[in-house]
Amino acid sequence: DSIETATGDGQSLYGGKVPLETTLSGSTYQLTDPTRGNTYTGDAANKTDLCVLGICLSRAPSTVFTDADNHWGTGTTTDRATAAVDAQYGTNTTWDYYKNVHGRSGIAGDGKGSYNRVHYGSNYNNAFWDDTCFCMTYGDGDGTTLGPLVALDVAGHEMSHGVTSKTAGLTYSGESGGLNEATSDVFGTLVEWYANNSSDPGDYLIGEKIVRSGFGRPALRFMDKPSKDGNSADCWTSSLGDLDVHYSSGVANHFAYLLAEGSGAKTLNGVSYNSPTCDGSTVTGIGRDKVGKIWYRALTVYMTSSTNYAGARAATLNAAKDLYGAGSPEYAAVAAAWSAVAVR
Ligand code: ASN
Ligand code: ZN
Ligand code: CA
Repeated sequence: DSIETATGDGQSLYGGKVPLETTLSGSTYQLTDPTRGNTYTGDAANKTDLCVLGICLSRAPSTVFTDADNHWGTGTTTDRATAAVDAQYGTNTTWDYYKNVHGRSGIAGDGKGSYNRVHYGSNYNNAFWDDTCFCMTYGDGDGTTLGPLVALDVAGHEMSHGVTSKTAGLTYSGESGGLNEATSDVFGTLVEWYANNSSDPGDYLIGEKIVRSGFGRPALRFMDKPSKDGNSADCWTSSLGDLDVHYSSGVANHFAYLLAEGSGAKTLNGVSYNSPTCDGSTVTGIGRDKVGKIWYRALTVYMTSSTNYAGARAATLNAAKDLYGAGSPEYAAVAAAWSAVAVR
């Protein structure tokens, strides 16, 4: 059979109608994107992996989605392909963000695509990147606290774990673990802004599309004031590394928000923020594009597996010096934003 690239579209759950590059194999379309390293999305059929101490004895299969007319999904969960549309759109957008903004081709930077498994397990309230399969896994959520976890910021967050793993390799515990998590929140957020999708506009919330009323809060995490989640830290202290990595990330998320948008109150795309500083200082933002440039260079050139918060300050200052100069307003803003979260 002949194999060729085709352009289709899908009705997603969270992002409206989205374009999809697919593969026509014989007379059947496959949800495989030859323009982005053959990234594909498959159905895990509600099965789970059997893993013991990080060794997986069996991995839930992923049967690639197929379609007869190259119009995928219906925008509702009654069609199993709908979550697949979101997942594929998430990998596409993350691929495009890294390629077009940072010149990075794929998660590993080698042009190779990854794959997605959707409908993993049953009522599964998580999503995760796995370096060993070079793949993304998405649960459907339990429907009361979380819905399907296939939103753009979640996709960008999880796949950025793969980028971190291939670059700085930040160890997933203590302060380096918090920086690993924050790297994923920052780039997940920048992927969401990059997409410029009116159904899922950019914000500084993590997981706002996937939370349901039973969750009790409008998002998983809040970058302007991380403590709004009830657990995350806004300001560095010497015991920060004792927190779970999803909470010690708060200080770097707070730094990134302050550096992008500045301190105080602000409304963007209808969402209101009010970011305090830890020392009463006023921080003026330099915009999210420069934050992305600085953090990416810090991650890929200066950070290592053991980088802590003091090291992250030094790494981002080095990155800002390379990009904008030691006497630049951007360099001064990086210093001011770290000081504002008590990293001196
Ligand atoms: N969704 C989680 C995360 O990316 C998975 C994990 O525990 N690593 O943080
Ligand atoms: Zn994470
Ligand atoms: Ca978001």
